[in-house]
Amino acid sequence: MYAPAVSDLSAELWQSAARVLDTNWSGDHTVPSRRLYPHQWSWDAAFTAIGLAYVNPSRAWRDLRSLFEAQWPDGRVPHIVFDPDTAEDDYFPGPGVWNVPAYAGRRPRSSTGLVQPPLHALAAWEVYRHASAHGAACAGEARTELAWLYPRLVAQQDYLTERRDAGGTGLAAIVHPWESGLDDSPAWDTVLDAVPADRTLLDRHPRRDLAVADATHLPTDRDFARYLGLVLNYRDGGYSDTDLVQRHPFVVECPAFNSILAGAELSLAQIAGVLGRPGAASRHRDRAREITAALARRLWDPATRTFRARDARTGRLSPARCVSGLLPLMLPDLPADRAEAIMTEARSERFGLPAPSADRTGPDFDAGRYWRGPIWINVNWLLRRGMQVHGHHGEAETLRRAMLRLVHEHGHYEFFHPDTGAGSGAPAFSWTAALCLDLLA
Ligand code: 9WN
Repeated sequence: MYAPAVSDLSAELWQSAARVLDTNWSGDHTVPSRRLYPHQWSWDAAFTAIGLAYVNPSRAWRDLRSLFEAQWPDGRVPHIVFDPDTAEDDYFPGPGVWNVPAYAGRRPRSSTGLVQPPLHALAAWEVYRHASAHGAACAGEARTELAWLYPRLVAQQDYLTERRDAGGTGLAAIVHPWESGLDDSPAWDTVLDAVPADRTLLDRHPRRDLAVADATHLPTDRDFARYLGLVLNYRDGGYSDTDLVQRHPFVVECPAFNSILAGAELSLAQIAGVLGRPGAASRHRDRAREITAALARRLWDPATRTFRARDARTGRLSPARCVSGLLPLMLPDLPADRAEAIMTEARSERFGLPAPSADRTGPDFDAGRYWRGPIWINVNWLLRRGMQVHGHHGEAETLRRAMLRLVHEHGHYEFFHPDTGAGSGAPAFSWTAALCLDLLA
């Protein structure tokens, strides 16, 4: 097995991270956590593949393949692919609630009809890039898998950039907070205020997450009932994306989602390059520039010099400053003044490094609760990439060390308290472990 030269401390962390990924392997995909999330999640699969690239590249490819085998004919990659061997009530809302159309997915597995941030092109590129370190057979496998994935990744981008451009602004809109991956972020509060809560399902099915985790660390029942209302509305519209702004109460342009969307085009450009398709590579680069420009135009708040989520129905920017607003830093074509403003915000008392999920000084900050305060490794990993892209190597290294220290001292938790560092949520969480491997390598 390929292992980097690391100190004893790091060797210990490396081994424990590899063990978490082993424990969470389910035969053809990785679960985020055995206890809380017993199926396959979309952006988790991408983060996990980035770590598996170091310890088991074949599993990384298998994981991505399993996810894309469930891709819908319209190109959407579902946010959860349900494991048929897991009982319906092990996760709520399960396949029965989603009731996706029979044509969905090319493999006999059920899924949700939502998406998550399209981080998979970046993951595929990272797995490919590291393959040669494992020998010629792995390098050959990587090329075959990359060629299999490429048209599917393109279809995923086409779905998001065409069908989900609900506002006609060149950005993809999300139709549910779950699509952001940042479920209860304060960024959605003003939009959710106008969303009817649906308690019918919740009254019949007690929340499974509350049975296995601390309620004060999870989204409130009020938010959860609204999440369910949104699921039912989107489902009852046949998961159609036509006239979303008129038909659906939650249509939002998120800066993190769109940064990942633009970043995916850059990774696709690299993939198209190694697949011998220079024309396609240059089209991907153009699309990355276009999405970056739309993001810089539409989600930038000149008054506060920050990036915010925009409600595509009302045109209003969210008043909340969240970690999602720091992620446009990932984009090399981001104008220099905007990149500098993000660094200023990240260094300020509102955030600091590692960045909490929401503004520490904001009225909605909640240090213990999910995406309303705690530190998450995945978004900090993306922020660190942004620092590298814009030449802030010293701070990128500080952030790398701080993330590793957090996990070393507290374990491979799902998220961490922004003051004490205490781990919360799922204890053996796949993306925390996977990204640790990358930070150690
Ligand atoms: C809903 C699996 C997922 C992550 C999300 C995180 C959480 C699900 C939930 O867990 O969301 O998709 O049940 O709360 O917010 O980012 O992908 O790890």
